[in-house]
Amino acid sequence: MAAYDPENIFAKILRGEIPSTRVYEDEDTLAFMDIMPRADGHLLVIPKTPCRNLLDAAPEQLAAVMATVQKMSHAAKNAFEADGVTIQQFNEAAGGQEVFHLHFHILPRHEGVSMRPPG
Ligand code: IU
Repeated sequence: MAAYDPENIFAKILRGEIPSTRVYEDEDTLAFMDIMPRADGHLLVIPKTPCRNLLDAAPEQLAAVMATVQKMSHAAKNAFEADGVTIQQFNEAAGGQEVFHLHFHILPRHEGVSMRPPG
């Protein structure tokens, strides 16, 4: 697996070098809105420490990120009056990953409404 690249776009978001709409932050994790939402309220949760993807994650990073994923799933479901929540997570290019800093997608879902395609 390739090394972690500190110039990836989410590392720049963490450093405040490029803008993002931050919705939650604690010592270990950050949640922000996806710029190309595939559902209303689509947000991303990332660890603040370097991590390429799930295959590269330490147990403590995963524990912190998953706690925030659960917290944000409740918050997004309530805020968007959703019926459910889809979590997505991609690893390496072959697995659909485009930004190489670990992230989980949180997608509030409504009965009968399909997710929009990427882009
Ligand atoms: P991935 O396939 O899970 O790696 O996709 C990356 C996601 O990051 C994708 O949903 C983009 O819309 C999203 N994103 C973003 O929120 N802000 C950015 O500046 C960039 C990508 I570049």
